[in-house]
Amino acid sequence: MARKGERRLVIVSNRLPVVMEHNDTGWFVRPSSGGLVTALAPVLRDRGGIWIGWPGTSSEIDLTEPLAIGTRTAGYSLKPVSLTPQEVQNFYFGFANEVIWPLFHDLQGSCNFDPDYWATYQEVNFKYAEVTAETAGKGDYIWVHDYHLMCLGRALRQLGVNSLIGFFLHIPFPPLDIFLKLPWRFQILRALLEFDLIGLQTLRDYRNFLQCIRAVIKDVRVQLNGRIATIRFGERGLRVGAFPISIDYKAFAREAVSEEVTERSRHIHEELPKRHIVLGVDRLDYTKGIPHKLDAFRRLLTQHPELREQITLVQVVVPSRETIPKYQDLKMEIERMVGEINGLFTVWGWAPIIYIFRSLDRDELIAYYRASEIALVTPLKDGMNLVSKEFCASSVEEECVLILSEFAGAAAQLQNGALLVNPYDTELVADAIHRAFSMNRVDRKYRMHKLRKKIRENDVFHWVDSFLKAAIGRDLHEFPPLEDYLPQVELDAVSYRGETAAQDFLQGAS
Ligand code: ADQ
Repeated sequence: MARKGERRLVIVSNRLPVVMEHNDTGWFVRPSSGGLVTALAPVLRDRGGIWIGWPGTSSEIDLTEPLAIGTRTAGYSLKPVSLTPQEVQNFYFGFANEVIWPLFHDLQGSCNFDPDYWATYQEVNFKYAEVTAETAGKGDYIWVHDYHLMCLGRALRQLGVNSLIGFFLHIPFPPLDIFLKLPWRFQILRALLEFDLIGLQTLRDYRNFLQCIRAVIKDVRVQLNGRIATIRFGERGLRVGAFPISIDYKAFAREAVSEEVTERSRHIHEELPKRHIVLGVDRLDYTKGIPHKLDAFRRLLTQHPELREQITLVQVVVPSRETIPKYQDLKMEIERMVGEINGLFTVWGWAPIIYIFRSLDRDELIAYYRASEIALVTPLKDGMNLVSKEFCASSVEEECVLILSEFAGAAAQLQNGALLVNPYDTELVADAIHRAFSMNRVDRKYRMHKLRKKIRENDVFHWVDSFLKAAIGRDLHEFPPLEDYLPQVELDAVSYRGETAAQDFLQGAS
């Protein structure tokens, strides 16, 4: 419970920032990867608070205790919401991943508008609301994240919660003609109006959202005031704004020059002597445009044979949603294309593509960022894309080039230094790789310097500050610092085998 007068940050998201696994000897906790964790872990690590979410297992066992042990020195606590396998199926795999994810990424043809998914989505949002209502104190600020929980504000109001509640959408908000395809378009927008502040990634999403509100909800009044709009609807008033998410810039820049990363990055280049590394790092997802990227790389090698043996694409794919057939098909498609391109162009001592299909540890990831001359970030559509920002922050020599899709939210902020491309135009992408390869050092430095400055001035703490300022007129400094906030959990350390991993992650990961 909150102490009197304290305002805590209560984060609610679909998943807790850990993956829990069980075997004969006990529970194991490991960090989960993904943009939301990357953005919020450093904030909570420094400020304390509570994170509510599904622990990623459908087990009936109460996970409160292992989670408490795992986070006892982390500066914040985790509160699990348990879901049945059926709920996970219809809510997470169904409504979130087969309806909202493709629709909001403009891929309406991939949607499965099953009414059972919608029914479970509302029930599960209510479940999250019950745990949140039990956990949050009166003065706490509740900050709900992402498309899995768009009805949570409404459910909390139904449970009598009057606290201020904010919502941030990490994925794009689609244009009106696409949003209108959603059979529950009215219910979703109506539910969103129960939040006090709605944050979107970019001005493009902000405009789309307001256009949908005006078209679908009757008797709504929208007043524009710069980058923040006020919506009046009956008795209610709420605000909407664009808050581009970012990264812990200083942490990436610092870690990039650490001994460990420097050594690893040197080793990567030793293995690929005198070659330019073109790096792709993407979660396995059809929105990330990986086959288009591979096609562009094949085109480059065909049109510019002089680049063969001088350039290597290192494509890292992070496993994700692998039980979904569409994702399994995508993995097979990627592997087929990598095999085909390598089969066509490989000569003794050089293969054009190095393909890595696993989650990298943080040092390894930053070492790849630092070792690469070119980053190829070409999603078909992306809310923001943190990889593009992490690459720039880690490029401490400022000699690298970022090629970025114009359909990534990050393009709005990074357009002045990056080479922007339409990822569907594989000829253009091939040309951009060629241009990046041939760019002189002065140009590369000039561009990368601008990019890094932009990201440094707009880091993840700036993102939280801007959201909280708009939400409650206060900034991050007004939340209690970590020293006053260590949770008191006295438990037998050896009873919980995953403790070290969890603590390391929660203290150190971002
Ligand atoms: P994601 O779709 O997951 O996030 P992204 O923003 O690129 O996409 O974030 C991926 C995160 O995973 C990065 O922080 C990266 O460090 C981490 N990661 C990538 N490869 C990894 C690897 N091999 N091993 C370990 N970690 C790895 C969603 C939206 C995005 C939005 C974010 C944040 O889809 O558009 O930018 O949320 O709002």
